[in-house]
Amino acid sequence: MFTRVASLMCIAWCLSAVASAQTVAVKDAWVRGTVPAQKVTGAFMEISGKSAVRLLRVDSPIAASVEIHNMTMQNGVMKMFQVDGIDVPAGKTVKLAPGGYHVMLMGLKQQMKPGERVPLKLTFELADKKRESLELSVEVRDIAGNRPHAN
Ligand SMILES: [Cu+2]
Repeated sequence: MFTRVASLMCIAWCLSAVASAQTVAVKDAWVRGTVPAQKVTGAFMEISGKSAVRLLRVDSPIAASVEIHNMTMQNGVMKMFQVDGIDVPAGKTVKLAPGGYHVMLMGLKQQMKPGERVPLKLTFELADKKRESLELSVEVRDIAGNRPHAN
């Protein structure tokens, strides 16, 4: 089991290394850690594209469903809502960060423990309507978004 997980993670890493040489690059991706029995959390990252791209969907085996969300302030209250996708202009970087765009992981099948890694698959639509997928192994940080060990 352990070997299988390790080799899957290697595949994810290799793919992300290859994919970063393609149209889309994702960096600084992380998932917010959870307490036991917590079923929802967010994932954050920076997305950039050599040409204009649109994040269409995110999938992960660790959650029953995954949505792309944004947040706005309405009457002094932060409200969260689902969006169809996130446009990344050519040559620009779009940040998914607490208080704004984020990936919502719902129906978590396991606790998100800081220091562990979880798989996320991002699907992008390119300018020519082709699709490009990126499989990431994303680090889990603590509830405040800090790495468990500074390094
Ligand atoms: Cu959300």
